[in-house]
Amino acid sequence: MVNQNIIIALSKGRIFKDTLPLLAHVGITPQDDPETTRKLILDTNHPHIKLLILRASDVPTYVQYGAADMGVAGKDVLIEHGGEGLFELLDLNIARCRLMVAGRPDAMLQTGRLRVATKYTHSAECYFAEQGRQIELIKLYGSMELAPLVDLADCIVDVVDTGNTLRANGLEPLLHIADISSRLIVNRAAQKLKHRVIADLVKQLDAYLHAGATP
Ligand code: PRT
Ligand code: MG
Repeated sequence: MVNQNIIIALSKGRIFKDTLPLLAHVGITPQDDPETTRKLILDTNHPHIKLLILRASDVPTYVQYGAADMGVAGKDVLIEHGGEGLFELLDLNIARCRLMVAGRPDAMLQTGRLRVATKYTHSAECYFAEQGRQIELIKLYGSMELAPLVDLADCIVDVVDTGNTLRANGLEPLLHIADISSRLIVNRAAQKLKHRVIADLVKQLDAYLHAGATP
């Protein structure tokens, strides 16, 4: 099926875990498990296909600059990246969650400028601008749930799955910003130069996803 080299960028953790069955369906099996190996470039059973294991938020950048041909990234990460030079080929319907405003139950009652702590600065800015609400953005890189507890912020913008992390910290999901799932992305050059191989992969994945399979 493949006679051209294809490099696919992924992140370890939930995206890798949920992408594995999809790759298996199209006949791609990695030779190493990213949770146990220290390798960042994984060979697969296919001599022409390699996987790059990256930080989730770096996947769009590697694909945009052509260091990877394709990638799997959360829509949350794609919104923050801006999507320049990228095409979304498929909604893989994996690693699903919701982008939410969260905080103490009374967080939104406070008047005046709302202090919002998040790594999703672009999404937060757009969302509150649409709501006509003035905010002060506080950029964080992780553990956002801590910010309201130590009065660094009134609320946070983060992705929520079960809500357990919020609950464990006395916080609640307050406002829904967007439903999130992971997308298969490709850059313009690969789309053009490796069109046949990529179209073939997409076709097989699309058939699998629409056959009602649970990835
Ligand atoms: O961890 P790192 O800083 O390297 O990057 P990352 O957190 O962006 O990567 P990773 O692998 O954790 O997540 C990759 C992608 O999975 C994200 O970009 C989302 O699209 C998607 N996803 C789905 C999630 C979650 N569910 C999720 N629950 N990403 C993160 N979380 C975190 C959330 O930030 C919070 O800390 O899990 C916690 C909440 O989970 P619940 O179940 O307690 O609500
Ligand atoms: Mg994480």
